[in-house]
Amino acid sequence: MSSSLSIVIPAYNESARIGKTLREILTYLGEQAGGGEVIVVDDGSKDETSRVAEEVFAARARGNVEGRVIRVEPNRGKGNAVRTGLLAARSRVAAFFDADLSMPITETPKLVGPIRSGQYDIVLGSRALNRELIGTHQPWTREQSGRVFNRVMRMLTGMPFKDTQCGFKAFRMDVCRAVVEGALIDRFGFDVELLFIAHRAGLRMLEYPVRWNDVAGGSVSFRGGLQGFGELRQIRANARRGLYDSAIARRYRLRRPALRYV
Ligand SMILES: Nc1nc2c(ncn2[C@@H]2O[C@H](COP(=O)(O)OP(=O)(O)O)[C@@H](O)[C@H]2O)c(=O)[nH]1
Ligand SMILES: [Mg+2]
Repeated sequence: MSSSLSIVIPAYNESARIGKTLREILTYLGEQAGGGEVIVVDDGSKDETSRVAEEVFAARARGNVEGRVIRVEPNRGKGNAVRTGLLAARSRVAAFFDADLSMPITETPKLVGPIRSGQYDIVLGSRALNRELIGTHQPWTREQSGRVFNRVMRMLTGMPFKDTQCGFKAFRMDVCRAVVEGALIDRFGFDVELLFIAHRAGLRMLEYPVRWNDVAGGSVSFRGGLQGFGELRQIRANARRGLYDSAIARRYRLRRPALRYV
């Protein structure tokens, strides 16, 4: 599975959007030499998300491209769903993608290439580095609240990233597994938490500009976004209480043997 790619799709009530997304991803992976797998994590959806995903996989997954659905019951949040999918991934590089594919699938090499070349452990897609790549913007209020969230994030965590909330990130799984296993936040703040633990563990991270076309019909509410601020404080409190220390220590123990294959 060395040049294959695992793509994780967290999905909550996505039956209307996920079919098209999965067909595009399966076609894309089928064109890559290493193939790969798509893992849909259905997070207690009340609609037909799992059935739609399974039907697309039955009809379209073949050769060295596989599709799987993991069902979590009841709904626990995107963070938990993403981590469940990443930990189930079998390829050396795993990425999570939002179900609406607001980043075109053809951008995938931007996230995966710097990991494959051995330069980075995590690559985060970003909407903030090159605004010319943004076709359809998020609604104005959403963009503005995103800016405020980012400023507070940088203040509270000390991390330099300009956009932690873009739903497209790739991981080199052998070094990131300990980080994913050590994360605790199930909802909005989970991206920041993963990056924060990785940052503390000295992982090599790259924020890279990607194309983005916002797709209406998202499920992140204003209230959910507000809770994100509380989760930023939670991350700091967790760090102070030492809750991430064992994940960070485990990652350091892994460092030498894990780097050998680059
Ligand atoms: N597993 C899980 N995924 C969620 C949840 N809420 C949103 N998502 C997923 O997160 C991704 C981004 O959500 P979306 O609704 O497009 O958010 P927005 O574009 O930021 O408003 C999609 O793949 C959703 O299915 C949740 O509670 N659980
Ligand atoms: Mg969206």
